Amino acid sequence: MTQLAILEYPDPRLRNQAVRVEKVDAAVRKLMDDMLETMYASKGIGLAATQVNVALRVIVLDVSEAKDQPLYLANPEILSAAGKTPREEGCLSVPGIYEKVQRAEQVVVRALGRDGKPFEMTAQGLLGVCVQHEMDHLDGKLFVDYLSELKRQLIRRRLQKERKQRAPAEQRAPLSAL
Ligand code: QAP
Ligand code: CO
Repeated sequence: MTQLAILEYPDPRLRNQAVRVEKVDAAVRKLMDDMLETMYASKGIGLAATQVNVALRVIVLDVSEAKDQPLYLANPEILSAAGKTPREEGCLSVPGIYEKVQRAEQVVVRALGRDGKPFEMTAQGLLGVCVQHEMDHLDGKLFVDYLSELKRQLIRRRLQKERKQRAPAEQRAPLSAL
């Protein structure tokens, strides 16, 4: 298995529209496995293919405490949604930032599993929020899009500052390039 690099906001590739997979073949299964490994290594509970720069409609999730209940969804679709609830969200592509977002309280989702077979699931609570969040990624949407422009600007500046501190000097753009 391979750990993949996660794109960070405001990378424009996070805005790519993902296309449906034709079938869950060996390549898609490998993508799912690599995404799950990447998600676990980053202490995430959900990851969309968009975040690892693959424009396919594939997401992986695991909201269990023991990290032993992975869910693999290809071509996920929301069949029905009910209720509204604000919940704090984060995102591996927006590290260190957590904000409240309004989502449906419960969703019924249809998708293809890792075995390529269609299945349906009813998701609520953390899993419900997470599946809606990851499905947004497939349409190029981020949780920060639900916030005010002022908050987004603040978030962009904070991430930029942190990236500068993280990058070794030789990796930084020369002043002449700014
Ligand atoms: C989406 O996000 C989600 O900032 C999945 O420093 C998150 O797994 C939906 C993470 C919360 C609902 C509620 C974020 C890890 C993980 C960070 C994630 C961080 C380390 C985010
Ligand atoms: Co995310």
